[in-house]
Amino acid sequence: MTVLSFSCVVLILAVATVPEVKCFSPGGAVYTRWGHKRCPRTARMVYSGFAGGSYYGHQGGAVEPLCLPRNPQWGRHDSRMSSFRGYIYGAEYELPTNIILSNLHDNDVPCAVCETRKGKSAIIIPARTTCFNGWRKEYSGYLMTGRYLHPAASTYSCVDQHPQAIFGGRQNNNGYLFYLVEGRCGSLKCPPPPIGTDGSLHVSSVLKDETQTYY
Ligand SMILES: [Ca+2]
Repeated sequence: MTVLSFSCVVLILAVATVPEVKCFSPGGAVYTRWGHKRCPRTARMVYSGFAGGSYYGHQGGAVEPLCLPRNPQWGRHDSRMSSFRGYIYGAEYELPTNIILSNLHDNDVPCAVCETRKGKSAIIIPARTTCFNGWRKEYSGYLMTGRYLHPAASTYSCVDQHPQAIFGGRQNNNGYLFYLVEGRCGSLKCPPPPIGTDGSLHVSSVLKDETQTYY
């Protein structure tokens, strides 16, 4: 069983420039399933990999996470380390105090790039658990993003409702971090939240969303 560890991936990516390739397919819509190694039955897997992105404590860098393939290829590169570059790190779930998903805290995050078998476009609907008419669900999960106190910008991602972890990736190395999202009402018009069995409202702070495909 060969699985690249978090530190190994970071080390390689930190000392060499990272090439990219744009691939085109005549098939359906393409989306990334965060927090899962495989695609749903409604889609074909393009590749499976490791989530990565900018370091949570850096003031500059990219906002979006990337799904990095397990078998990287190197183009022309410079192996010398330099501060005149952007960096990419591995990603971790950061869920230290949450009642749900806390077993995933500090675990590295897998991802899968998926192509729908039917449908032309895919969108993420925040704060929903079912699709609107005419759309078919690809997967549903938890809205996650960076922590509000951290200097690095981040983006909202739909992490699978049954998140998986990368084997051997439970070290607290940080990097790009996935936190649950809490709704703050005011200018955001919030519906009445569900009440927990103990009368508290903690579960209602988690917004669920879905990736949907249009026929
Ligand atoms: Ca961590």
